[in-house]
Amino acid sequence: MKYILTLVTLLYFSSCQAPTSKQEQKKGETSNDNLSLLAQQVKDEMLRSWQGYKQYAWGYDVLLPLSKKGYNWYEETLGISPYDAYSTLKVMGFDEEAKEIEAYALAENWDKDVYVQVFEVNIRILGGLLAMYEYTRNPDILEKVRDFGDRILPAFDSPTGIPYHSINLRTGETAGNKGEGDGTVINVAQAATYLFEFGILSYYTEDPKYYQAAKRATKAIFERRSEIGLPGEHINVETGEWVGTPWHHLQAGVDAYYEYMYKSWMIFPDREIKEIWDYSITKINEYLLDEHNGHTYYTIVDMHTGEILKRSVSLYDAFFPAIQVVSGDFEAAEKNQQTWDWLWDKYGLLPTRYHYGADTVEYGNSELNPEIIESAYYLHQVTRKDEYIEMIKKYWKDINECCKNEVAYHSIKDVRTMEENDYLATYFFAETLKYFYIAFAGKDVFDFDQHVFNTEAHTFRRDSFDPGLARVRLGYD
Ligand code: DMJ
Repeated sequence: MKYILTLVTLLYFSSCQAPTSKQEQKKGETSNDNLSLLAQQVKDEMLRSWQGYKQYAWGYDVLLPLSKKGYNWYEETLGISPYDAYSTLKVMGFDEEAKEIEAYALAENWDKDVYVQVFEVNIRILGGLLAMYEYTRNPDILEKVRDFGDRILPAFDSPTGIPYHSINLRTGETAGNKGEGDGTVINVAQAATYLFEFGILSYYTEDPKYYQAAKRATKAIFERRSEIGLPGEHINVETGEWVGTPWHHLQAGVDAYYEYMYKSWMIFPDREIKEIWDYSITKINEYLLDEHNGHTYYTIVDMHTGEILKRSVSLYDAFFPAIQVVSGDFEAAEKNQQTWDWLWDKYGLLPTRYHYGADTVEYGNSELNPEIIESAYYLHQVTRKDEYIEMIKKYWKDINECCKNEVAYHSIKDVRTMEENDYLATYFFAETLKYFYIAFAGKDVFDFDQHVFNTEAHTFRRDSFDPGLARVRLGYD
């Protein structure tokens, strides 16, 4: 039966690629039948890719799908792909596959003599484990989450409360990544993207220490804002001084700082955090917004003067329409998404960095990142406009055309040549395929209004968190 379904969906997909089908498809004509077939197709592709990972890279962090082997970020594996894949497998109903990952997580011993990047393991491993606890309510999983949280928490023990870049999971010593530097200079996203996971960890362990550490780090960044109200990009965690160029933006290196102010407040209504968001969004709109050649960009400005320093954007910034629409600024969200969609059409995928001032690609690579799909999904859920589901259908078609291979999918070295890159980012499992699936599967399968996602798209039900208990367990007023 499974193979028949696969064949049917493959046939459907081939018909989607015929040039005539696009012309015949009128705006607003997306039928539920078509979307169900696409949802099934994404599921089939998730299973196929996951089996590819298991066959060639099980036990490694990342699948290299062209050379058919695994790759580790560090000298020891952390098994990042399984933690990232877990919540997507659950959302799709692959319970047996998910159970294997639960067993893997339970057997894991985090007493590893390895330095890990605090930001990355927080969003991928801690986030993935917390979602696992959400789904299983298994106290042994909660112990695993607590153990992992306790191993990264000492990174926040700096004079400013901003975490060091990396920490050794066994010894608790802090450092730079892979021995580069001493870990004292980090970017704003690495400094302050913890409210969400650490809040959930405090909620479930009933110990406020995690949320309080995350909140102290977020406030430490906010309190160091410039005379015009903007933070910088890199900061010294010991002196609290901004380091390097005076750039500010909402791009990679800053992005999730803003994302978590709003998302954590959605489940943990801490008034102080909401005030920081309200202030920050005003400043973003005042200084970062740049209308240029008929498109809307959020750009790079001088943190002290607001002067535009470089008219350049990165594909990570495409997370922002999602936050704009969920926080109620529909008009700005729609204009912003139109820009990303225009850029996608220009290359058939988003390049990592595009200099819109000079109309040139700065970094042409793509790791099939999720942000543009995530924002189109949020916009479709909130506005119900068909144009957003049409965008998602196009993104799915293009990704399949450029990047599907025998084992799974692969990244691209340059969107101008579509040269293949032997790498499948772990967030392709966590985010990219999940957003495609829930966009096509619809509200009956996954109710957007009842969920909130961490920045790696690990899913949490909003009603898991009682506001009264949250106040006590996280320790806010
Ligand atoms: C993901 O790992 C997270 O969403 C992170 O916050 C930044 N973007 C990547 C995927 O592009």
